[in-house]
Amino acid sequence: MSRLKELRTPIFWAEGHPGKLNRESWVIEVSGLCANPRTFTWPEFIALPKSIADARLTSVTRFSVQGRWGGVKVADLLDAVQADSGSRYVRFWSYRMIYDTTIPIEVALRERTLLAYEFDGESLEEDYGGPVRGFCPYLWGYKSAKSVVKVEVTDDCISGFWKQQGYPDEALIRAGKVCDMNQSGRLRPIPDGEVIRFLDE
Ligand SMILES: Nc1nc2c(c(=O)[nH]1)N[C@H]1C(S)=C(S)[C@@H](COP(=O)(O)O)O[C@H]1N2
Ligand SMILES: [Mo]
Repeated sequence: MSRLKELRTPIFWAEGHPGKLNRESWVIEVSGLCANPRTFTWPEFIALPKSIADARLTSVTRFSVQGRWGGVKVADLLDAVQADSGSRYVRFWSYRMIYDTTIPIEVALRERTLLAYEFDGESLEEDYGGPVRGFCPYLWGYKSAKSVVKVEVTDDCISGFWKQQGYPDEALIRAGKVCDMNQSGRLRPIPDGEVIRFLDE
């Protein structure tokens, strides 16, 4: 059983579970405002520098899970396509192009924002957004699109997937209590912003 499953991490698929996905034939389009738009095959993608972010995915629905997320920094990906400096947003599209979400480029360029394909050294399974998902620990989990097929550099802030209407677009993590999945779902207080420490630590 995968580590995420062992921790009983909730599985969200607002648009419906995608079913079995083929890692080896997965392609990721990186386009929009950049000098060198590219579609990466899976071998090309995993040949990009690998980074590990020890960080938490925290959902507005009140759970938080920590692990070593492994993948490609969005900053490195945008470097590879020579994203136009001065671009304002990055938009992520999930498999079948139904779910999409947009984040400010300065958040996308931060150290721990990844296109993640591993959790605690294991390949991400479909349930949790495999083969590869957005991972942005600085914002609520709905900004971490699963099973990403396209990354777009843009100047437009377009509201994401319609189901998310009602959740604020800036998605800043707010103080409150969340279930810590690393501690069997224990309800714990968090401060505003990225969850690095709980207030009861
Ligand atoms: N494609 C897709 N990505 C998605 C979602 C979704 O419904 N569909 N849910 C989001 C929400 S609300 C959260 S909290 C996280 C949950 O990730 P998990 O299902 O791996 O726990 O994925 C985000 N990415
Ligand atoms: Mo969420």
